[in-house]
Amino acid sequence: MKVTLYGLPGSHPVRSARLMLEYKGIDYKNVDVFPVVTRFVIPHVLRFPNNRVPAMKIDGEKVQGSLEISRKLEQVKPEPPLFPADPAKRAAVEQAERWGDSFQQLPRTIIWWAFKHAPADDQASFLRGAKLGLPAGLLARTGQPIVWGGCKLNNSSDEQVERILSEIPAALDKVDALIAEGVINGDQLNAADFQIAPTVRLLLAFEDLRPLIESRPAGAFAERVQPKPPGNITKIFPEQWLEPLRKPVAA
Ligand SMILES: N[C@@H](CCC(=O)N[C@@H](CS)C(=O)NCC(=O)O)C(=O)O
Repeated sequence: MKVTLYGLPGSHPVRSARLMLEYKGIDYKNVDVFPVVTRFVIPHVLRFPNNRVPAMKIDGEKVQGSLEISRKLEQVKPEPPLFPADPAKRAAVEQAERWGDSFQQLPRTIIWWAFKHAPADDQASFLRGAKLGLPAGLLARTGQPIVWGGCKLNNSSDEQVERILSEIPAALDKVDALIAEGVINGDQLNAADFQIAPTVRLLLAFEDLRPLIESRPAGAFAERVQPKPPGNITKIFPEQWLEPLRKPVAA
């Protein structure tokens, strides 16, 4: 089986795809594309149907999107399974996976705002290990047009970032609930684990958010499923934007 995974450094759904390939024991070639440029390269050069990553070629067939990738991998290599055999359990995993797909947008919006406001070294920290043809420090220091584009494409305005920060506690409550219900973080990992953990992991990259997440089941879960990926954002958010996150965790 010949597999190429196209992604961009630091992308959490790309990490989901990588985790699933590794879990299945499928060898693959990783190709990093520069953010924002992906929007042109993926559909117009590589001829995928839409402009997002993860995008995967598997024996010449194009599969795009983390949900499509989980299903394709299950089809080409059923063992170990990404979905439970029991229909009710499978439905719960699929539902959690779909929720995880929308949960992705929370860190996606705030990280572009952070790249605009944080030191260039923070941005460079996400490029560690990526193969983009130039040193990470240089890319981060000259990447202002990319960051501007990322903020525009993800609507990363002050108002939007403040609103998203206030939504994080409810989203983490949902992750904690899925763990308590046994849908994720079981003995046997599944597609929803690989979908959700990288998003929590990306939230953990923010020094402002880390202490509020680490103490939760969601924090330990993310650390279990995805050993620490590169990337760190130093304290960056105005104090008042973080107040909603400091309220006690729901019992
Ligand atoms: N829900 C989709 C998300 C795809 C997506 O939005 N990916 C982002 C990276 S996290 C992307 O391709 N961005 C292109 C860019 O920023 O240039 C999935 O899970 O596959």
